[in-house]
Amino acid sequence: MSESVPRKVVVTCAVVGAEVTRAQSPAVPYLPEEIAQAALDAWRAGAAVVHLHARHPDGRPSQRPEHFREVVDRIRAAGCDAVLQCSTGGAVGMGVDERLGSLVDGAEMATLNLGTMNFGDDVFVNARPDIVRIAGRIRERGLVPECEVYDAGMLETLRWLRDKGHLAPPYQVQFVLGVPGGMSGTERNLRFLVEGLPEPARWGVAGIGRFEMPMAEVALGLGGDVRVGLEDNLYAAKGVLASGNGELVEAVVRRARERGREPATPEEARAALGIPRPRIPGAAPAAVP
Ligand code: KMH
Ligand code: ZN
Repeated sequence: MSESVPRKVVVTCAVVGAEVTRAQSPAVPYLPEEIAQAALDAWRAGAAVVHLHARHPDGRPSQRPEHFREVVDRIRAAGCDAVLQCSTGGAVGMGVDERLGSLVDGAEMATLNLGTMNFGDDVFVNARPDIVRIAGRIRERGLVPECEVYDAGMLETLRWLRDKGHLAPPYQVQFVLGVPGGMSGTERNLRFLVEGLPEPARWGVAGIGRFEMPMAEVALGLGGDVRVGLEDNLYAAKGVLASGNGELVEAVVRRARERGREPATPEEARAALGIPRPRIPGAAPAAVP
């Protein structure tokens, strides 16, 4: 990277997640058309990557292929060329077979969660054999993994996966900081984690709740990528609910530009992340405001 031209930032938007509910915020999308619309809003605001979960019509988390397929098809039918990243994390309590239901045609990336942890009052189970299995399926399907790291020990699992040949570049590392049970969203923690990467890799940060924008700012300064979205945080400011995913993406794009970092387009994000170019009939790049 040149010293004088800061590299572009890949903005990911996690538009729905598995945990947040419409009782918490009316902006949380449930139906495939609502989730697809949320993805379009995020893309138009400058997100290059959309991190997808799906829901049953009543809002319960779903990893059913038909739900993911409808979301993906609707996003593409609208001419959106954002990179589509499907969650294999699903929701706490789901088994691995169920979680893998999200890897539908049209997905380009998939998450790979690198360890078991307390997740609020629940336990998010990612035993090492399960991680290996999910990594294998991601590779079989030709997808680029986003390795989700919530705690420092998970970098050792990343190193182990590399050493054993279960994971190879290209991959992105997402530091998810602020989950109750994982590492908190502090600059010190993020710097420590980035220094601990076993090899140079594209990395980003997703700050949970009140950590979202502060962590984005630190990552922007350190040359990392950023993730925002209603999965991670429902608020535009203290006590003020965000109107939707677009508002959160706009806020981080504004901060990025203040630091001289333009948001990468989806095509630029594919080049940066080693993702092959998809065939998207009728897709046109979003005009980032
Ligand atoms: N819902 C969380 C338990 C992922 O998308 O891969 C896990 C999660 C991670 O959201
Ligand atoms: Zn997720």
